[in-house]
Amino acid sequence: MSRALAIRHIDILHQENCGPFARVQPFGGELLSETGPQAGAPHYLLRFSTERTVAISTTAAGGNASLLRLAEQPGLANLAVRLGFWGRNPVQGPEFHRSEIIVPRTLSRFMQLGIALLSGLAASTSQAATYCVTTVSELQAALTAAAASPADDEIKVRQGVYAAGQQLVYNSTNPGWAFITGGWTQVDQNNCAQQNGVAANTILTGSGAHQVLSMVFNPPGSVSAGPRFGVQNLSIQAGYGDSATFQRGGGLVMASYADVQTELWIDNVIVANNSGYFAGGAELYARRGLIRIANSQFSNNSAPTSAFGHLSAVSLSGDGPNGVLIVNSTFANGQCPGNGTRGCGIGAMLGGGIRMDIINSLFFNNAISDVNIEGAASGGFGNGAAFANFSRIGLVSGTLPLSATSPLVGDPRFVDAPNQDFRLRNDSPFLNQALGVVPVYGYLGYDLTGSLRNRFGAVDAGAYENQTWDFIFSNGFQ
Ligand SMILES: [Ca+2]
Ligand SMILES: [Ca+2]
Repeated sequence: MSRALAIRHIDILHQENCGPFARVQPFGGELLSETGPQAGAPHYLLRFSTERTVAISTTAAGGNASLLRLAEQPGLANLAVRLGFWGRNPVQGPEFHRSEIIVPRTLSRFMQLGIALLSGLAASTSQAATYCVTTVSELQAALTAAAASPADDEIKVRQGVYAAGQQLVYNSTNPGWAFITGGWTQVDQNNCAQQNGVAANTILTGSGAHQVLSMVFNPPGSVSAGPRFGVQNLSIQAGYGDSATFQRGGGLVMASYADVQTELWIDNVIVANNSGYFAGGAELYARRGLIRIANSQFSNNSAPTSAFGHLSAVSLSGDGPNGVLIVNSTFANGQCPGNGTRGCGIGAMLGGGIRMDIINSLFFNNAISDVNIEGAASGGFGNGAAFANFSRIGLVSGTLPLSATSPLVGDPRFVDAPNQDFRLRNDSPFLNQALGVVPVYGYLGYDLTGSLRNRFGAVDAGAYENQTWDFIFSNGFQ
């Protein structure tokens, strides 16, 4: 039996996505309420179309009209299938009986941002395989098999702790998409029957001894299509990249070295307590394409001898303008000695025509600087531009400016920042202070605890949505 077949023998699931199809967002979300399309249902994708319409209605006044044609792009049918995979249990948290109407706080902001929700759809193949893994060896075997296959792959990871003896590696020359999704739970004989949205329930750890996970697209010669890599709904912790041998990305390495559009997605992921020579949490590199970080937490990551505790994001070019998109995420307690002006939060390198947008995100207690921005002109790629909206960002370093509008200022009043509890307290000044709907395509619709987004009339900044504020401070229906 070949290795790939052996993997399939272990536990292959097919596209019918066992387990109950969950509602996308049972109570909130654009009046979908109880009648919203269910994951995997024929009209499931329309939910995202609806979400897009919010932006499109604004961009129609001068924005990117190509978004309106997104549904005509060939890859989207497959994307519908993929999104259908991501059915999950109804979100947790207290039942909420009031219909919440999401009104973007300032629609015109979308115009100003010029956000293309999807700048260019990474190529997708028509076939797909789904793996369900329950052990470290199964996980690595699935990664190896997925990388060897030209098809799209989703690797479902049953919730638990995965302490590999060495770095987990997906190293591929194939353009097929590769998604690693956590939070799966067993029902009867099905190890990945249902998914819960608690990112902390699925932990990939380097045990402080080695790097955790690497996903690399590095085909020989030129290619016509690139992949989309994704990690979702899990935690990457205690990775160690050895500074003596310049190991970047102690937690996560995601890189595409080909000059073809690719997308690197980090959705609902906790990257914590990792260290590396550079970019202790995550090393992210797109020769051409989009690095997209949504609803994720980077905390207590470090680069003990250099800079960028949490991550480095390099986008040198793109089929569209969006090179780095960071939405509703929290970056806290980054540590490093610094390197020149480079600090210990995040570092971005942006090629000409490429923009970074940081939206609805919180930077807190990162040494030296929160955000470092540099161009790529010295490498012959020109210099991009960086923008922030509705975000708390302290010191900015580097050689390119950050154009910030509607900044959030003050103590976020996290529940317990030293112990990495970055939920917002009921007296946080940032409750309901984020921009409109979460402005990113394919957003999962729940926060890092699996709780509803868009509670109490508006989105909260950062990776967590406060679930109790209204019960205490408003005289609402509860
Ligand atoms: Ca594959
Ligand atoms: Ca809220």
